[in-house]
Formats: sequence, C-alpha cells, structure tokens
Amino acid sequence: MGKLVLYGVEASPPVRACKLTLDALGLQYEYRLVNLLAGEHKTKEFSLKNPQHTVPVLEDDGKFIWESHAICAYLVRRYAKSDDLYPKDYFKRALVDQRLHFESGVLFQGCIRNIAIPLFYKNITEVPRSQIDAIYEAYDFLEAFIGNQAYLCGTGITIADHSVVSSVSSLVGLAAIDAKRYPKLNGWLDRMAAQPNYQSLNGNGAQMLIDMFSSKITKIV
Ligand SMILES: N[C@@H](CCC(=O)N[C@@H](CS)C(=O)NCC(=O)O)C(=O)O
Repeated sequence: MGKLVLYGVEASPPVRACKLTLDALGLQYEYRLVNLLAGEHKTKEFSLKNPQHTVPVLEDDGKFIWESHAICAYLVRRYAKSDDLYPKDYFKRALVDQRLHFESGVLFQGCIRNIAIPLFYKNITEVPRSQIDAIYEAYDFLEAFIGNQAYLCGTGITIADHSVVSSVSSLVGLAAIDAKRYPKLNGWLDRMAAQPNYQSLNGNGAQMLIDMFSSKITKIV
C-alpha cells in the first residue's frame, strides 16, 4: 500500500466525508492542512495537485484525486475488504451514487456553497430566505430517501451516509431539524453522531462551519 495523504481543512464538509471513509476503512494517512482563507489552494504548487484548486485532495503513492465522492469511492474499491460501504451490486451501487450526486448538487452546491460564497468571499452578510427554504426542501427529500431504513441506502452505512452527514451536520446551523417534522432525518443524524470517532472526524469541523456562518450572517431577508 502506498502512502496516503489527505489535503484539507476541518470546516470543509467534503474533507470530513473523506475522513469518515478513511476511518471506517481503518486506513492510516497523513493529514495536511490547506488554509483556504489564506489562499493556499490557489498556489502553483497546489494547482499542480488539483487544477480545480478545491479540497479535499487525496494523494496515493504520488497520484492525486480530488472531488470527495470520487475519493471515497476510490478508497473503498482500492482498499476495502468488503463492499459494504460501496456495494458492487448494480442496483445497490446506483442507489449510493444517487445519494452522492444529491449531496454534490443539492446539499453542497445548492445549499452550502450558494450561501457560503457571498458570505465568505463577497462580504455580503444577508442571506435570502429562499436559500434557507432550499435547505428545508432538501430535508424533505432526505426524509423520503431514509423512509423506514436505518441509513440512507438500507441497513448499513455507506459512503453516501458519510457524504450526506458532512453537509447536513453543518446545515443544521442554518436550518434546524425539527424532530416532529423530520423524524427519520433526525433519527438518522443521531445514529450517525453515535458512530465511533464521529465527533473528532466530523462533529467538530461541522460546528466550525456553523460558527463561521454565524459570525457573518446579520439577517435572513
Ligand atoms: N464537490 C466537491 C466540492 C469541493 C469544494 O468546493 N471544496 C471547497 C471547500 S468546502 C473548496 O475547496 N473551495 C475552494 C475553491 O473552490 O476555490 C467535493 O465534494 O470535493
């Protein structure tokens, strides 16, 4: 096995998703901090690793992969002893892929990033209510996806749970989850938070992002 290095920053949801998968697989890795606010991801050195200059980036034996969903899938295919986290069965895998794409397009891009970019990079401190409504719409979908299952794709945790919990655990700071309106989502979040090492791998970083949002937002308009 080659040397694994994860480049990232704690507050980043997709970085935390990769940490959850690395831990679930029992993989040793070096973690290298990339200070986004200081522009370390825009350096020539980092662009050679990832020309899209996003974190996370995974380095495996001198090769680089970015995009958390690709990283988590790669880690399972390459290193897992079982396919539980990312099933080989065509239909089961399609279900995991659907949730991963949902995280990428709806939760991360549609909810978190749309709110974060104006706050952190454009000095805008008011958040349109429509963006908070979009979070609740996403919760409605997740409530339906979970249904009577313990996890997003059935009875066991998959990389879809790692990915989605990384976003939802920060979104709760912008749109609280009412257990009466979202009993399935609330129960799932509790089950994820009860996983070993959850707090250090995801909980603390999720709170950091919530605090960053709170320090910028003056008003929902
Ligand atoms: N869909 C990507 C999102 C990656 C992403 O946008 N990461 C943010 C941090 S949370 C970033 O690196 N932003 C810096 C930039 O876009 O220049 C993934 O899952 O890896």
